[in-house]
Amino acid sequence: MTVVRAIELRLIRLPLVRPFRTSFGQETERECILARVDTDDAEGWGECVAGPNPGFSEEFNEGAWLLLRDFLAPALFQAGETRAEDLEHIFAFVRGHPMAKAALSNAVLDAELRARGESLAAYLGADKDRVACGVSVGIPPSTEQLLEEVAGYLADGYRRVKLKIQPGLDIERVAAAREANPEAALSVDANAAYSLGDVETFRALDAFELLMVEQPLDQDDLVEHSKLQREIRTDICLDESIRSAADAEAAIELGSCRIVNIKQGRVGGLGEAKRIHDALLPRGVPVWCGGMLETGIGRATNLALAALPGFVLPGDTSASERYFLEDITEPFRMDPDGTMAVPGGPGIGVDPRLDRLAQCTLRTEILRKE
Ligand code: OSB
Ligand code: MG
Repeated sequence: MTVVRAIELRLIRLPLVRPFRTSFGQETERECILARVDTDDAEGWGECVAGPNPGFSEEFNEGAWLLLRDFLAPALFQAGETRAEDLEHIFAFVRGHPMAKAALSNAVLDAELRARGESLAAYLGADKDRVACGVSVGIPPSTEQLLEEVAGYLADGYRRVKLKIQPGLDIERVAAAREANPEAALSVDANAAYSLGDVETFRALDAFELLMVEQPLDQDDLVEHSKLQREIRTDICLDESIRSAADAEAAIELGSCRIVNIKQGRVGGLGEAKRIHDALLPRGVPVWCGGMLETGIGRATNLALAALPGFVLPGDTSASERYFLEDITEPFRMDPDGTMAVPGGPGIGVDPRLDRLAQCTLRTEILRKE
C-alpha cells in the first residue's frame, strides 16, 4: 500500500533526429508529458504516450494535462492508501483517456516496485531478459531516401523494418524496398488511411511477402477489416482498433486480424496490456510491442512488457539513437544481433537525468495531497 503525496506533471520536448511522417501527420520533435509521483518510500515515473495533436487517437498533450490535473490526480489523492492495481477502478469514473490514465498508473506502479526492489519485467511475468527489436520508418520525401534509411537500419541489425504508407505512397515504395532487400523482414503501417474500396492496393502488396500490414482501415472498422483479411494473403495486424482485451478478442473472433500490436499507453496501462497478452497467448495469436516515439522512461516500460512470453515478434522498441540525439535517460542501445536488454533494476530500472530534464522542460506543475 502506498500514499501518493505529490504528483509532478512536466511537459517536455526533444528534437527528433529526422522528421517522422505518417499518414496522419509529421512530427519533428517528440513532445510529451511525464508524470512523477512521490510516496513515502520512493518516487516513480510514467510517460504519457500522447503527442501534441489528436491525430493517432483522440488524446493530445494539452487535453491529457487537464485530465491529469483536474480529474485523475484529485481522485488519486482522495483514494489515500492505494496499490497500483487499484488505479483502474479509481480512474474508471473517467470515460476513455487511456494514455493519460496509463501515465499516472505507470508512475504509481514504478514507485511501488522501486519501494520493494522488484523490476517491472519480473512483476509482469517476463520470461526473457533481451527482446528482439524492429524499427518504424516514417514516410520520407523520396524513394532514394527510403532505401538509404532501410539499408542503414538493416545494417544496424534491426530484425524487422516497418514502412509507413499512405494512399499514393505505397505500392511503388514497398516494391523498391523489397527489390533492394529480398530477404528482409518488412512490414507496412497505414495508420488507418485506407478504406475497403482500396482492396486492390492490398492485393498488390501481397506480392511483396510482407510480415504484416498494420491498421489499414479506420479504427472502428472491425467488420471491414475482417472482409479485407478474407481478400488478402498478408496477415493484418491491428493497432489503433485495439483499445482493450475485449476489442482484441472481438477482432480475433471476427477474423479482423491475425496479429496484434500491444501498446500499453493506447490501452490504458500495463494491466489491460497484460490482459490482452493473456487472452491472445492461449489462442496462439502473435503479439508485439508497439511504440509511440517514447523517451527512455516509456521505452523502459515497453521493454518490460515486450519480455512477456506472448511477444514473439520484434517490437517497435528501437535504440534511443534512432529517435534522439540525446535521450533524457542513459541511451538504450541495440546489439548488432538486433536485441536489446530489458532493464533489471527496481521498477522501470532507469532514471531520467536531471540536467537533461531541465534542458527539455517546457512547463511543470506540482500537485499536492492536502
Ligand atoms: O502507428 O505504430 C504507430 C509512432 C507514433 C504513433 C503511432 C505509431 C508510431 C510508430 C513508431 O510507428 C513506433 C516507435 O518507434 O516508437
Ligand atoms: Mg501503428
